[in-house]
Amino acid sequence: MATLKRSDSIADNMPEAFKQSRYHMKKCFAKYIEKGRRTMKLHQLLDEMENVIDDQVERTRVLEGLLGDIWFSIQEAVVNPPYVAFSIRPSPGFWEYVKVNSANLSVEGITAADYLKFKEMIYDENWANDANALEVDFGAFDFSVPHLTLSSSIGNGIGFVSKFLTSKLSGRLENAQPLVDYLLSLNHQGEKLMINETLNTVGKLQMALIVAEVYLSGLAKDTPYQNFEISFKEWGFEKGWGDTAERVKETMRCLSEVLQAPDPISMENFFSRLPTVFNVVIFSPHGYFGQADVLGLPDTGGQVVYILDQVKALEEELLLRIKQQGLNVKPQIVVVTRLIPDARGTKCDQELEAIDGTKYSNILRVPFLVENRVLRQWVSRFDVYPYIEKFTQEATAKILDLMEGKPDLIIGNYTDGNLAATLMAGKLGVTQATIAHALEKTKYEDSDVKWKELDAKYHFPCQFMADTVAMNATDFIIASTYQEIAGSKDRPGQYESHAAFTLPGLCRVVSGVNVFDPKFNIAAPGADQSVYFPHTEKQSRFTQFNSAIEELLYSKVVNDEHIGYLEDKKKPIIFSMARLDTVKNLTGLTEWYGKNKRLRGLVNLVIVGGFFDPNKSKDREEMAEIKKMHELIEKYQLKGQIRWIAAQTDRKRNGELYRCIADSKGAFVQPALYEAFGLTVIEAMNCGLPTFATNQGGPAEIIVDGISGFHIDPKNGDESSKIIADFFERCKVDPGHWNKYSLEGLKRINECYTWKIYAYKLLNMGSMYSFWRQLNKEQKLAKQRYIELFYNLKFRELVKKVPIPTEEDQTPVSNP
Ligand code: UDP
Ligand code: LCN
Repeated sequence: MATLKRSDSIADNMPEAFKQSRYHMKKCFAKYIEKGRRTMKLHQLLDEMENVIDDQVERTRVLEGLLGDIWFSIQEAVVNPPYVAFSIRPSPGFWEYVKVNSANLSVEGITAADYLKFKEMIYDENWANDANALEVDFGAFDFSVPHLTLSSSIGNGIGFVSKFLTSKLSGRLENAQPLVDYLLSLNHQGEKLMINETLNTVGKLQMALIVAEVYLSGLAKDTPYQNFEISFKEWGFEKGWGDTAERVKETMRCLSEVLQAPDPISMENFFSRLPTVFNVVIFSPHGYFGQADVLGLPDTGGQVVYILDQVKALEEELLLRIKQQGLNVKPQIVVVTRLIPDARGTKCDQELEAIDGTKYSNILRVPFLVENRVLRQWVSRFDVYPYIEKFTQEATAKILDLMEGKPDLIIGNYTDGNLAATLMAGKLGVTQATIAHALEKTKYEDSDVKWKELDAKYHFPCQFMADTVAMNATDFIIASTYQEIAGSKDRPGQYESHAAFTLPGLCRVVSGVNVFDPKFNIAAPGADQSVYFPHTEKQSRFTQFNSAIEELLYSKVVNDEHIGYLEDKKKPIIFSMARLDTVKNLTGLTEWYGKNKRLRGLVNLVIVGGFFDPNKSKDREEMAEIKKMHELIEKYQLKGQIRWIAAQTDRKRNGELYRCIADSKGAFVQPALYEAFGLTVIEAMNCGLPTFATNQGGPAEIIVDGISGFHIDPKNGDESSKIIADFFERCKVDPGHWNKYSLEGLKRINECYTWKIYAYKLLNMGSMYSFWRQLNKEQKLAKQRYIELFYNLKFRELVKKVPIPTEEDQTPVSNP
């Protein structure tokens, strides 16, 4: 039977595929166009096919071979009778678009732009037909930068860049001159590093390296750099090569190898030794960003945890590198967030706060200004756009003052932080990195084409424009998982969904971002292992929380912190903890539990999230979820089996809570409809809790299903609760079963998800991409001008439509 070959386009293959079952396919297409204009997802196409071909054997036959290959790669169909257009994704990152005439099944390959126009006809016909509707094409500036070609290489940008540099710098001696020029430009606050003008050509540098190496061979390995600094300076070498004769020699050997015949490994190794990053700015404007009492508040979740842990790991790695480079420099990492006067008992109204567990890192808070009035209260992450430009200007001035010069690297977090990073990095000419945590576009179905319906709540155009601008402006992108970039076999990645999309009436993005761009890199975060460690490490456990946790879980008292109770204390506990957002689906888990008698017989349920009075919430989604939780507890008569605990802000106590759940031989369940990464999953696994987590998003990659935990389908509650119940049933007869999953989870974490690995990778990227941006200066500049135009003419206009709270709206809300 014929199958799909990658060498042929879908448009070439489709007529052949239709021939297999022409009769049935014609009937299917007639059905598809019956209801007129609409978009359809794959499951709808299959459901309607089921109505047309009711015999299952026949249906299976139709979907075998070539047609099946094509059909199951469809992401979306747009019906515009008599045509049906399809967007088809044969593998991650690869998209094709075709238009089929339902009358005769003729097939035509179309461009992304034509597909989008076809789709716009459903939402805004006049605009779709406007020949001058705004088309945005960031890809037009990418012609000179090389791209990856394999789906499997996506996310390994640094590997590709080092290979590409290897070929670019090899061959004739002069080819390596850009590297020499780059080394000449390195300095710390004006003081030269690595080499000076004496060694301004490849030839001179190569010779000097040989002489220096011979000299170093005659010294004891641990001879400090200071002992030979003066002679080295005369030869043209400056500080930065190493702290001892041995380290200097290794670094020099590494460069000599690169200059002689470069290979990617020496290249990466050499860049990891270069003194390029000392001062880092990290933007995270929205939410309550603080070190105490902020977690679990709306919009204040994993991003805060991630950044604080990231800062600690980065500072540690920076201090190690600086020492090894033989330098006497204090690194500075500053997290820039917004200052919130109505701080609800947190320290978010304080301008400067030292970061615990670090020597030199701080949080700098800059207020949001509205015509020079300070915005006093928290605003949702969806509403922050009007303030970002002014906020960044103020922040830039403060940073230049605080750091006594420019930072070396600017990292953005989430849409607002990435936009701020773009504006600051563009202005100062500094290397930029972006981190999404979550891109909202994939969280809400059709959030692009239906933007008008959703605008009052979410202002998605601002968000998607800002995201696209930042993705294009940045030098490198740090993703937590592969799926974040390019999804899985069936589901497009978060970044990938920005490749081509349209906001009818506003702009048609025909090329938003290319996931084959070598700027994409995967560096997964970890969990703080001094807080989240295995429940079996008895001597390290935080016993001071024992009685508080006992009360939290098992007392029958109902108060502001907990409601419900657990009648049978001997049962294991299934536990979940998240912000009470719709997408976290804590209500879904409660419902699955409520419905599954077998599961209720086996385990208790403990939920941490939100608080209990919907009127106290200012967050739209949270209010609805609070009400739903109460309804479900009533509907399924869960009292006696559920304990619902309000959002918890003490990380140490939470660490101990996970471990107490492990003591009960329980499990962690992460039921989110979609989870970008899922820090709670790795926290739970670090504590030795067997974990069941959503198959939608990051957790599907963190856990190897059936080995280091289990995947559950949030859209199929019955099946998910069955998987959990089966596990606990098996544990009853085979206690080793629980231990096996506890240990395998831990193994997985230590191999792939630690902050040490993360910090090492990130600083290597900082170093390598600082050179890469120099090499691609012209292309970068051209793109930057395009971005500025787009930002000024389009984005700023959109931002004006986001409402700004008045002074009267500024009533403080009590802390939950
Ligand atoms: N968290 C918390 N208290 C709560 C809810 C969450 O301390 O009431 C913490 C949780 O331990 C984790 C983070 O907030 O460190 C949530 O991160 P995750 O990646 O799971 O989700 P996000 O909130 O970022 O979407
Ligand atoms: C935001 C999310 O939604 C989570 O999935 C991530 O784990 C968190 O940020 C940290 O990156």
